[in-house]
Amino acid sequence: MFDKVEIKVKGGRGGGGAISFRREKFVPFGGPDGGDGGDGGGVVIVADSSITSLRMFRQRGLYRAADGGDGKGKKKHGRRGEDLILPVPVGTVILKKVQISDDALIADLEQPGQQAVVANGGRGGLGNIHFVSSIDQAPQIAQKGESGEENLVILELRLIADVGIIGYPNVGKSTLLAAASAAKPKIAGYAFTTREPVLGVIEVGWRSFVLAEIPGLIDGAHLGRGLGHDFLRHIVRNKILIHLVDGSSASPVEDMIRVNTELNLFESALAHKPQLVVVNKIDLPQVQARLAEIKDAFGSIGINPFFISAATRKGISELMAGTLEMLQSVTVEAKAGMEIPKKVFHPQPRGKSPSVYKEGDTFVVVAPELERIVAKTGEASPEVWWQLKRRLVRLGVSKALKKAGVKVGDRIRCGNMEWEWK
Ligand SMILES: Nc1nc2c(ncn2[C@@H]2O[C@H](COP(=O)(O)OP(=O)(O)OP(=O)(O)O)[C@@H](O)[C@H]2O)c(=O)[nH]1
Ligand SMILES: [Mg+2]
Repeated sequence: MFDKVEIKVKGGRGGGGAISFRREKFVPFGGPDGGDGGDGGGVVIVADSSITSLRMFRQRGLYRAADGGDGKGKKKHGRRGEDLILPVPVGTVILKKVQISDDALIADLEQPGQQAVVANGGRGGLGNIHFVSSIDQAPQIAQKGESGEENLVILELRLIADVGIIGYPNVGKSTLLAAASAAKPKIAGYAFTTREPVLGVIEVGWRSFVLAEIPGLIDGAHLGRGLGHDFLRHIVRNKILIHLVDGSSASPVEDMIRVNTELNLFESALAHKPQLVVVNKIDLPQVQARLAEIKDAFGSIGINPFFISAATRKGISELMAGTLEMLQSVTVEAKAGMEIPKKVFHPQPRGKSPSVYKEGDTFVVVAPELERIVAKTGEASPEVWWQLKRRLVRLGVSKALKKAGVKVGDRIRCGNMEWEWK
């Protein structure tokens, strides 16, 4: 079962703002009319019930939305870049990969049509119309578009089964699943025969439900031992659990308590899911001999277990009927404690105030808004220089520079522009 992929997503770049002037006879600059660049497209993930696996995402590493169009003269705005829509199976959980801490959950697409934006497009740059002021009637500067947001995203398809069979390795989980459904899991007399969850459909009369074998639970599973976390996570979606214990074990009650402790340590809500306790292997003579003793042991802690033999199918149909009954009585949502937001955006922090630091003799200005400003005629033109300087004052950069101790003749750098303080 292939159910986890990592992909890189990138929003489209915003289009550049235009530097343009209305053409009028006898007027060299007939008023600025440069339109804004269009915003870049976003990358959007949508749950689609016609998609059944995440396999196709293995082919490509980067998914990029379209760039926004550049602004043009006559106040024409650039067109918006088209969003890139990526269809995924219903039940896909989206996580954003974060280097230092735990991966952040972006969304849980449980219903067809639910969607999440995993990378925003960059905003388009402003055209030169926006740079007009009482003293700058002919601004020869505009803004470049922002680059799109880039994220590493993990897509994970979580198993959706109504009922999970849990229990220590070798207790007969696969045998039970095979006896009750058409699933054909591997069965063998050693631990960890089943390495990935296996699903089967159970039919009781005209009703049906999905049953899954959850493998790999042992002491320390919550710490990643056995097959670890991966499968504990699958239980999150089960509405109820069949807790299978081996009747031939030294203490079936003890086994049950230990597995429940693991659930509790992984996530306490998992331990609160309704459970049907089932004692297996009652065909074995040594189990037959202590049936009453086992029944009493469970009875003393208020549990009335089912007794079955998965091998001979004894008690299976009663167990499945009981499971269906419990399933129908569970009205509460099965999402144990995991409060998952439907749709969350993680936009990059934008529009921070400018800051200045010194690199050798050069003052370096960090001001995203300013870095994106581009000049048509280059810095050589004194007119452009004055226009830029007035932006510096406006954005608070001059103040920050003076505070940092700038003197006439010092070099200043911002993005790829460099100039001398006059
Ligand atoms: N006598 C008897 N043996 C059983 C019964 N159910 C399962 N077994 C045996 O127990 C062993 C383990 O069975 P599995 O169904 O593979 O157990 P499991 O819990 O799926 O094991 P893992 O996938 O390894 O965790 C096999 O040798 C089965 O034949 C039963 O009802 N009676
Ligand atoms: Mg198994």
